[in-house]
Amino acid sequence: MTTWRGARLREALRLYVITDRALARGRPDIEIAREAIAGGATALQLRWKAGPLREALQVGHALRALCREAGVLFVVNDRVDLALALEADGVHVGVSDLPVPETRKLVGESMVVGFSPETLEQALAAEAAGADYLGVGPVYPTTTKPDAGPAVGLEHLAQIAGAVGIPVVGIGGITAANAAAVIRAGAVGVAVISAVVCAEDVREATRQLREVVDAALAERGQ
Ligand code: TZP
Ligand code: MG
Repeated sequence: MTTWRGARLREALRLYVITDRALARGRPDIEIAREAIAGGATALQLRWKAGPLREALQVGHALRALCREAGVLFVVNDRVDLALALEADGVHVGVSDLPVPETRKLVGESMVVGFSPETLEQALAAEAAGADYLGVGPVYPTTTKPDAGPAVGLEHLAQIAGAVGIPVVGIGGITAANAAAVIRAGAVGVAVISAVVCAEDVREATRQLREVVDAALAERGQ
């Protein structure tokens, strides 16, 4: 069994930073990751949307090592094969990827499985199928994921977070200015791309987000 379950998983989901090479202003993913971890990121996701899988494997090995050393949850987006090859801590799938039951079947019990539901029904079904956490969004409008659809808003997030027993992170358009509302809606953390990856000072941008998330979680004794 993985050690990334229960309270440890919830802690790891506080500030979930997702890589995006296209937005990193030419800086390599490993550099972004190093700075984000120094600023307080608790989870890191390798999100590889374009380019050879061989290169993703190479980048992933470096991120894997960094996260292991730092005690940060390392998750691979979309690709179960890549997650397995990298011995990632987790894999994150959406409605167009392998479904949660098949993902679980492939990765076994030792890997964290995250899922992005679009509806409450999908959220409940994913929980029943063994998903460990959910990513709900886009909470706010975002241009980072063109196919993400319109913003679902805080009420949708609150509805799902209130209905499932597994932890929920909010994603989409989240910044230090609006992250507290995401936590207050019931999320255990926030997942961000542009707020960190596009920042000139990645470490400082991460630190500010972490401060806001920690303060909002402290309001409910977490
Ligand atoms: N899934 C839903 S919205 C989104 C993803 C991957 C993009 C999040 O990026 P940003 O820049 O934090 O809005
Ligand atoms: Mg996906």
